[in-house]
Amino acid sequence: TLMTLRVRARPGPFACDLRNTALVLIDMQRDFIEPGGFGETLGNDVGQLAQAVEPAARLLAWARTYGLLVVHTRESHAPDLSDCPPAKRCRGEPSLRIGDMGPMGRVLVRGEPGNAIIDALQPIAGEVELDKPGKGAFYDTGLQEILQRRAITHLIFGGVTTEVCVQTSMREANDRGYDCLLVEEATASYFPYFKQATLEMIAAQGGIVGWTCKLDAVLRGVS
Ligand code: C5J
Repeated sequence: TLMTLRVRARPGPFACDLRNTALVLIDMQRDFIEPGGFGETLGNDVGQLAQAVEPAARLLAWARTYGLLVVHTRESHAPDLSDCPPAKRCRGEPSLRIGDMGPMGRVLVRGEPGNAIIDALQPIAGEVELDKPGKGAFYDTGLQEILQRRAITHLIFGGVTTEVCVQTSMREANDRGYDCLLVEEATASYFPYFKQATLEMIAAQGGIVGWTCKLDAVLRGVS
């Protein structure tokens, strides 16, 4: 059976046994990607993030083909905002704050239309949907236990935004001992130069946060 992924990556080759590998798609939710959501209220060009959707869908289809554990995260808060620190809600000058009513329902609130994963990446049965109140996927979630139960040792990442929730999650995972690979085309930022800088940072110093690679290397890398 085909169960090993070997890719040319930066800063060097990355290999993993797919039985111990999970795909983690960070925050591919309408709030960040579609017009009218939280991302746009912060003054961002959401079109930048649209570029990651098709590659992320191809990566997700690949992971399903090989039976990987798939984790979809959402940045979200309880309706009473009890898990949203005032420091987060009050930061900056957005036209809508977390919990305010917007065109897609209450901003970043669990269960609201804007909080849903985009149609192109809808989770299917057996996949994990993880609500996270922070930027990182481990803070105040059960992710570590979910991964431990499945003996996961390697994580493949995609999602948005590269330098915020993706990088924070990779750093948290790296500190917990996971080998992490970020797929370049499957991630995006509102600021293209932040994405590029993040890719450089991850692979610098011998892979201080992990590895980065091209989508094609993953799609053709199983043997
Ligand atoms: C941000 C995220 N950028 N998912 N969230 O606020 O990266």
